[in-house]
Amino acid sequence: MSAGGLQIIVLVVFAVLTLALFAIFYVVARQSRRNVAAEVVTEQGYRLRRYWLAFLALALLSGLVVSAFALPYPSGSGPRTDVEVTGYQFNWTVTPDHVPVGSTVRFKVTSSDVNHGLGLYDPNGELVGQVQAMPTYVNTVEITLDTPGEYTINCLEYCGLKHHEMIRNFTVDP
Ligand SMILES: [Cu+2]
Repeated sequence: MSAGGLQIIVLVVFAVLTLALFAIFYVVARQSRRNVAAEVVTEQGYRLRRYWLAFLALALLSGLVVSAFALPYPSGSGPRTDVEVTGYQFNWTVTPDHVPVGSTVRFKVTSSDVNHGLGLYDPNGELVGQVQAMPTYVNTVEITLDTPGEYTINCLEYCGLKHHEMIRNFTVDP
């Protein structure tokens, strides 16, 4: 889905929720002017509460089902490859630095000096994954690479004067 389409949906949902909130305030304000016995109000409240529970359960359940399809975990059935990445002032060593298209790559990322941030950009310049590169730690991130072409690894953590030169190519072979 495009970012614009998503924004429209968010706008509509927000508008509906806002209207619902106003409606509730209106009903409560109107009812508070009437003189109703406390028992009646209590009973109404409990009846509403049942619907509210059902509504919440339904909303949460459908949210769970819908978002399960958007989980960012790799599901590719292609080859799986480990790629070892070490950040240093001011570049990266990447072994191997190319994989076949459709691969699920586990980047094992560390640093030989200070903290760096590995950011992997696809051929269109979109960030497809990122993980911290830290000395004495090996952090991993798994990314399925379905688009062939030249990817770029950039440093996302300011690490010194030539931080901006920490750019390295990573190739996904067709
Ligand atoms: Cu840096």
